[in-house]
Amino acid sequence: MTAAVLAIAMLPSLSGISTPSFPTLSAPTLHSPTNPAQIFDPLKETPAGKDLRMQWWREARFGMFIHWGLYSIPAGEWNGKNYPGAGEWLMNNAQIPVADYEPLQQQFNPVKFNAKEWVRIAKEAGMKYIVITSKHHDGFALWPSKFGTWNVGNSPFKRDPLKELADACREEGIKFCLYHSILDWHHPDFLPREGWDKRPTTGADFNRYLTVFRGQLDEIMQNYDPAVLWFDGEWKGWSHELGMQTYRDLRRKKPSLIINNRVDVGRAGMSGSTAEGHVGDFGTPEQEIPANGFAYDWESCMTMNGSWGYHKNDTNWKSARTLIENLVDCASKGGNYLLNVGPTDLGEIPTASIERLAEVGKWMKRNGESVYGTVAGPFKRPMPWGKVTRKGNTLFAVVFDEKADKIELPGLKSKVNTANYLRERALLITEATDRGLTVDLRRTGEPGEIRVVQVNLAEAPLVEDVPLGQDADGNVMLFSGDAKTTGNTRFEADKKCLGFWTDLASSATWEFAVKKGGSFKVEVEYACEEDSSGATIGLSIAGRALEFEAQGTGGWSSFKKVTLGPIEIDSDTKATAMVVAKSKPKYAAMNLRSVRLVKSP
Ligand code: FHN
Repeated sequence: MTAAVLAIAMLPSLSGISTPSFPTLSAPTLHSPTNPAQIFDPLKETPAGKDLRMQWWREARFGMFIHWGLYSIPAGEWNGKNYPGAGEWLMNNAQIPVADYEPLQQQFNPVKFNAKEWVRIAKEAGMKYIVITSKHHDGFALWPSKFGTWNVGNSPFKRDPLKELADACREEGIKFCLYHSILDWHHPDFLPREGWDKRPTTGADFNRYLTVFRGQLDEIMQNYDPAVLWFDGEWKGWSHELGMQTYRDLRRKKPSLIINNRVDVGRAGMSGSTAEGHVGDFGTPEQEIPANGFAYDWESCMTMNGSWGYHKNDTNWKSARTLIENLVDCASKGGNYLLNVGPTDLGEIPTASIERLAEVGKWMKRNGESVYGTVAGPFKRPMPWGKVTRKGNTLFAVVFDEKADKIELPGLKSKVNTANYLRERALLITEATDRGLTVDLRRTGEPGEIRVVQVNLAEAPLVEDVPLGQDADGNVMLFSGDAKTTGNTRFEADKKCLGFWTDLASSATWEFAVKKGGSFKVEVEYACEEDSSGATIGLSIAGRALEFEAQGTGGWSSFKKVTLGPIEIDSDTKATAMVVAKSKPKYAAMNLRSVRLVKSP
């Protein structure tokens, strides 16, 4: 019997530890606990009940993740050595014995911490909720806990940062939420130990750890009344039974509480999906955005550089544009985006983060309507020009491609009332074709501009699957996101390309139709690192064979075009296009964004 299961057998549930009087919403079905049949069972919640509970979270779409704790002091370095990767994993990465890590507690004095400033930064970025680490894997409690001394109350910082942040959030109408690690590298009763932790396990009692774990959950619920509990570190020492019991007990204490899927053990790694029969109110993809979203609530959490906790040497910051595109990508698939900041040991959010959040906020101030309160757009295939979100009978086409002067909504068959740029009255010309709806954007975008077009339908969106074919100019766009693939290659949403083209079995295939035949130039858009260049790329298009040698383009994200052909394709042809690497690449043959057949006049 594992330590965890043994512990259950012996331990009363959360409600048996203490019955705090922290504020709880009166659940409509909450009756006197004397009659077990009447006790509110969160696992029996109706879909309507869950919709009501999740409503604010679904409408919010955008939150701030904050990783802050003792690890923010060394900030990725230990004994003069830099440890790349996540700053909050330093204890593990540098294999720091607990006894050597503990002195950090007496260095924690974030004299520049200003909760109101953090909330202002989040609010101005357009974020609607904040999730902060109450306790990360190092076990350090970021509040003055009554359980033990390994907490902020026994540090030089004699304040309660969680209370200050919770109060500041409430003042500004931002939902206050907490991240809480199940895993604990510090508590002597947490088992199993990490390999580098040489402390003896003799006498260690997981049951005793659970008492502290549950007592601290009671404390943070009672003291800070979080709207969401974001569990993590469920991959060691935890069990489905413990997850179910924790979920049930917490929801009984606060029926409106939202809890992620890492409270249980059904989360599928970084993809964050929830296995059948496991609890948790939303899936938690990490550092990635699911290709098509999930059939249930989900939230992608991502760093702005490569570290959750502050890392003084990680300056690999994503651009504000990438952050906006990620946010819109999540919303277009019906998900939330939880974007992380890692404040410094003094309590300051890094300037690089503040600058990017300010830019995101500027875009959200003008275009937030295309994100907040939206649901997934009706198009299942990625589009070369951007993403689509939906609110009732309105579609928001978010145009990432600043060169686009027209866009196609493939397969859209609904009657269109009007189309216009968001917040502009001037109407845009639309044309219903057998391929869907074309919108004339009237202009290309300014450099770096992400435009939003509002398409007001007369009815709910109806989208039919249409074969790939010619646009109004007779050209055929074979976009990587539309390809059927084999081998290692897979679509990378952030780069809008087929990446990981590392094997000869990799291929991309499209079926397409040509109504008006003629001569077509073949324009291949791809990217390739210099030191992986030289692979021979073979194309077969409507039975015509072409090939080229992939040159270095300046990097895996630096896309260039090569023009091949021309080839002749007859009218009324149903054709196939296929791309393969004909020679083994050094690392990867290329990142393929698109193959475009450009019809000669
Ligand atoms: O190990 C943690 C990591 O430090 C960070 O907290 C992320 C954020 O979701 N979660 C775990 C890694 O999956």
